[in-house]
Amino acid sequence: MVGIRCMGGTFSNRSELQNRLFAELSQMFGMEVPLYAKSLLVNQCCNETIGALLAARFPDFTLTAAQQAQMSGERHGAIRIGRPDEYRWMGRFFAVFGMEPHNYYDMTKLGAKSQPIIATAFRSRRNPEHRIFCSLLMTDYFAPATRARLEAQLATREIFSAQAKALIEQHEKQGGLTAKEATQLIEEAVQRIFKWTGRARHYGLYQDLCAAGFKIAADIVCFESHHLNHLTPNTLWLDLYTAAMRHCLGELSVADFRARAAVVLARVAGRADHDYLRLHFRHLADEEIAGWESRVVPAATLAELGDKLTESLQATDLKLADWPHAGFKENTEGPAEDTPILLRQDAYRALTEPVVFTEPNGSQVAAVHTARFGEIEQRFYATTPTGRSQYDDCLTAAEAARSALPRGARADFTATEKIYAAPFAVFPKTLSALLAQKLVYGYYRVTSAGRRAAAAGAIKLMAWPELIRSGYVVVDGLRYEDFLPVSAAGIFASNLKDGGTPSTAAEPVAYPQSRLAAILGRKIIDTTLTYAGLAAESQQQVLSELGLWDRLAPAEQTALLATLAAARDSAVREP
Ligand code: OOG
Ligand code: NI
Repeated sequence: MVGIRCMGGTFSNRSELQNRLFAELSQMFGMEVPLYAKSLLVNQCCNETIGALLAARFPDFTLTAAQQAQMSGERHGAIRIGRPDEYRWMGRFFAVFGMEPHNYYDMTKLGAKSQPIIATAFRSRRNPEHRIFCSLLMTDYFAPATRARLEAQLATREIFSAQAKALIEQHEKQGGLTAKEATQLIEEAVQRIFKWTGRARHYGLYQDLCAAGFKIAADIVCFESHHLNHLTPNTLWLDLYTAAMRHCLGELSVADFRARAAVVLARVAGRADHDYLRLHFRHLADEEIAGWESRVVPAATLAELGDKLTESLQATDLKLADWPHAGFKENTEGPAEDTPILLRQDAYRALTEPVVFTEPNGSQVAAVHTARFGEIEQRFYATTPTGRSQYDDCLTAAEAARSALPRGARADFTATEKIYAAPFAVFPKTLSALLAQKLVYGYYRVTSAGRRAAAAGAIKLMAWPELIRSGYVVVDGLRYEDFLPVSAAGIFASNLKDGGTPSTAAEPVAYPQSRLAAILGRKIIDTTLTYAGLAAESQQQVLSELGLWDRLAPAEQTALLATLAAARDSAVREP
């Protein structure tokens, strides 16, 4: 393991630790929830199909087992915390793994979808692979009597052990953990902090909270750990996975799945271009891909891939309909399938799991709880504020159009998909067009042709699209690394079988970001500034390398430098 030298030995590298933590969490979760482990197999079948299709489209495309493993290892999880002091420990825990709080999500002000939750997501700043959406229950969202019961129950638990706390403090004192200490902390994570125990406490309180419609509060305060609510892998093409899961769960017949797979595979063959490859396979270098020829994938190859996938899904261990399950979500969250922005997510519904409650008098009650579910996601380009507000408008329109459909009509998948996609028609569908309209962020780099031309003094100042067309510069779209509050609210709602939780406080309470920052004891990074900063940093770098920075108009120089400064300022820890 690579690491930095320290007085007592070598500290473990934080991002390697992060990969280890998530690999172990995934193994833990797979053992706790067999359906999750199965869904990974379904995803693997789908990803292999997409990989084979890409190899047919780009003869130079190959994926080693290690690259495939890294790509499939990427995940986000979600945990729900009850007390501010627990939340602060959580922030300090994730710092060990190089994960910092990014963005503030106020779930209390989402209209009918509101929940008594504020949240941030812990992730690395640059090229993150893993994330944790970390919710905190706001007890003052409720009337005083409920609030008092919630807080009394929360006061009786201790989730971080003395050893876990000591290791986190050790990390802060030394500036790192040795391999042995890191292993101990990861053990604490999978054996205690994030582990589902199937045990809960105070069934009376649980029942009262559920009956009052406060299921999310019951889900948090009656349990004994910050158990993972879900752990979400990535997929190379979301709609293929959704169809495959629905088939394995018995919701789509073989014929219907086969037909759906044909539609999706034809889309992949038509749309997966160099930008798709760069977005989904980070190990591919620009210059390597630039020379790759793309071929038309013959219909026979597509048919063969569809048949092979259908066949592999018939394996006995993928008969998921035979496992306890509650079906697949009705709708995919996020943009229309043809609009490569932000992220798209889907999920199998929360499972009803046995739980044994220990009562305040020590007696035990056997019951069930429904909260843990199985999400999947595909990530696309990060939007600029203009792109994001356009997205929000489109989403509102698309959701309204879909919910206006009579129930029966929604069974017609193709028609519903079209109706949902219509409002998103205002978005261009390619990276270059999205960049040209300044709806997403680009990360620019000089090519060797650019370097040669710069050395010969042959480049004049020109607009970014022109620099790219001349072959002097290449651009990647920055991938969206965060979450979407409306999708998240949809997730809370669907897995708790609860529309939302209206506040019962006498006066409405406001939950500013500063409140969560104070709980964490540090600033929360604003990722709008981070994305803009990364884009500006790459532009400044390119202009300097091409010898064009000094020719840039002073006003444009100032604007770029101000964007860089704002991003740097947002990344400072102190409030
Ligand atoms: C968190 C939901 C947020 C997502 O993907 O948007 C989330 C939760 O259910 O606790 O994970
Ligand atoms: Ni999620």
